[in-house]
Amino acid sequence: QSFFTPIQNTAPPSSTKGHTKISVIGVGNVGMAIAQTILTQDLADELALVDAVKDKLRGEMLDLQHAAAFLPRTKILSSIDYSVTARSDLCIVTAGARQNPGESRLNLLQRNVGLFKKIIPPLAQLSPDAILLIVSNPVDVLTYVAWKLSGFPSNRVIGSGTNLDSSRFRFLIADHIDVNAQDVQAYIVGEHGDSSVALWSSISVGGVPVVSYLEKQQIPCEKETLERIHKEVVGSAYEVIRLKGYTSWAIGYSAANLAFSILRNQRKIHPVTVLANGFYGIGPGAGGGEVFLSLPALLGRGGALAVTNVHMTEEEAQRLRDSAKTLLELQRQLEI
Ligand code: 6V0
Repeated sequence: QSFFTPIQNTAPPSSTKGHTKISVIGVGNVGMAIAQTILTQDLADELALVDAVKDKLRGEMLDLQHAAAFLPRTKILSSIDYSVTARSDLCIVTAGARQNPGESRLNLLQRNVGLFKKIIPPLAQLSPDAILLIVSNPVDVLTYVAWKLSGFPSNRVIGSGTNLDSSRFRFLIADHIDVNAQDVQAYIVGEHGDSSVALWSSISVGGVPVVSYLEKQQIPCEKETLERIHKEVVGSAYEVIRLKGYTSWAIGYSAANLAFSILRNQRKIHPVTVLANGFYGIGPGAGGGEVFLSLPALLGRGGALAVTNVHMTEEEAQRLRDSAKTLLELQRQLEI
């Protein structure tokens, strides 16, 4: 088995033109955190913002434009009309309905599918070569919905997925052993949120595989610490929402980091939502249904280029398949 399993049609679009345009749909807490992080990274020549609420949209655009003297030059546009997004290289979708009191997750999801029906077709039509990055929740199912509605090849429809969960995981491990989080490698895959799967054998610090090191040293209590840390990761979005009402900064950096890897052709490996086509016994390639969930994916200018064949224990693979089953069940109940 090779190190990577390639995806499909992953050559960079022929229209790559030395002028980079990013569109952000939805200028709520998340959309604005992403937009402002992108501006600080000198990643786009043009940034287009779209929202359904006209005044708020114009206010947010002006507020960002007024920072021009402190930032690399980026032309910032906004409109409630999708024509402003034409010829984007990357479209980031953060628009979402808010959960009503007592509303079921499925009902909220169905309302978000309704929003996506208004958002995705014009984006796909006006920017036929773009890469779609979906952030709105539930991100895995909505990435599948965006794929269906856009008609794009699967390598160009990506969800932010567990890139954020993995960053939270790395932060907590780093904090526990007091080392820089960038020296901690650790992947969380599967569904973004409740049924996410921590790949224990992927954890390494400065090149030292942590779990096998602990086993050799016979330090079992530290494995419990790792389990506790994963639980903390799963609960952390809920905690931030309970404390400040929403999450924004970390998802802002996470999405901007993905945008950088894609548009600057970094060929970096990120756990993100992709079509699981036969990987680890999931998806159509393995005789199952079409399902999107997070796997360690190689990102570049062509989008998701390949999925890494990481080592998984049978238990981890089973949990991933369970995650896929939960998502497929949810998808089956949707009207797209
Ligand atoms: P928010 O602050 O309510 O912003 C949502 C924005 O979408 C608002 O400005 C709305 O006006 C706008 N909107 C609604 N309908 C439309 C439409 N048809 N067209 C254009 N714009 C529209 O929410 P917030 O920014 O906090 O969250 C946005 C989404 O991101 C939600 O679905 C969250 O659950 C999701 N998140 C996903 C994360 C991830 O890791 N994938 C992390 C955090 C939040």
